[in-house]
Amino acid sequence: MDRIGQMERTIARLTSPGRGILAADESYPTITKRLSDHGIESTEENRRFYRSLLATTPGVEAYVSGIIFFEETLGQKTDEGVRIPEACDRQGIVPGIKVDKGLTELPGTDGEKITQGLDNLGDRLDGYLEQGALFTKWRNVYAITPSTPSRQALETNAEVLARYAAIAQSRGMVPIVEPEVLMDGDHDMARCAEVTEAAQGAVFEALRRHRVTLECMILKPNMVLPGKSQPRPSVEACAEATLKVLRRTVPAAVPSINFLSGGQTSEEATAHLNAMNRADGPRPWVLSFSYSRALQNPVQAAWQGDPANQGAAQKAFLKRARLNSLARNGQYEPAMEQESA
Ligand code: 5MM
Repeated sequence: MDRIGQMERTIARLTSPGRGILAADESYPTITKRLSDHGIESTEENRRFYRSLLATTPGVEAYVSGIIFFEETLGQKTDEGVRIPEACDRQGIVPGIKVDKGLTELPGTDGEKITQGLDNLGDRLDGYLEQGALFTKWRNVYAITPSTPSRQALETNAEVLARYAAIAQSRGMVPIVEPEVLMDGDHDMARCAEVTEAAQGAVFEALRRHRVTLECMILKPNMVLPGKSQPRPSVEACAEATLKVLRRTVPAAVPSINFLSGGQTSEEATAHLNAMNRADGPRPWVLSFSYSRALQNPVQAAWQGDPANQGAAQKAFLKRARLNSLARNGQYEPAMEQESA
């Protein structure tokens, strides 16, 4: 199969009806923080056990089309001795890989960030492909302050994201493009909308410049919300503001938009996705999820690092995945939260 055919096949699997993506691609410092919030030690064995628990949850393939992993996981095995990407694939879930190398300061700015990892990216992708990964993810971040993001940060971050996406597609791997406008701060919703539109606008200009095939990529954006310290707007207001920005910036050629949760509670992230899928007006893309914290928090709380809790943890995952699957179809109701796992 040629490069484009391979990506079209992966896109079809990732965007299949009622399903979304699990981001289980936390780097060492991030997974250490997430697990320690639940009193769990981040040992290699605990990470293997936990990510294998996620990937092998019976029935979750009805709701989860793909899982983004961290590179350590691609080489790890389930308790049955099956490589984790292979175990996913057998369940009909597409294995993917986070390929960026994290953030560093962007010189010449007031402490703004740029994402590293372009050097030798093509060679690394060849290795990940051999390990079974079929899609990739790269995250850039934009902090909102009265003076940021600067034009330099917007343009440089867009260029890096587009170069990443072009390299991924040169290997026949579907790129998830993640420009995340952070929720930290006391800005209002209008300011988040303005920055999100500027960030996405610059990204799509750069994607065109680098001749990225829009039909073979997925956008993973933040939702439009006020800063963390501000009161939350209604679910409908968030949905409306987010859709307004997306309609202005994202071409209809992009098949799917899979949101990040960005520190929202699990219930908020599900309700917001649901409201977008119920909203009036044009929605030419699939609107789905690529959550990390909003899917995993309840799982980690149920697991507690104890193998005896594997069943309870998988039930918690199945429940959260099912509710987000319903939200992807606009069929979620908050009362469903009370149903048992
Ligand atoms: C924003 O983070 C991504 C989505 O997660 P949330 O739904 O929790 O917001 C997530 O995929 C993130 O990129 C990974 O966890 C990797 O993060 P690090 O910081 O380890 O690169």
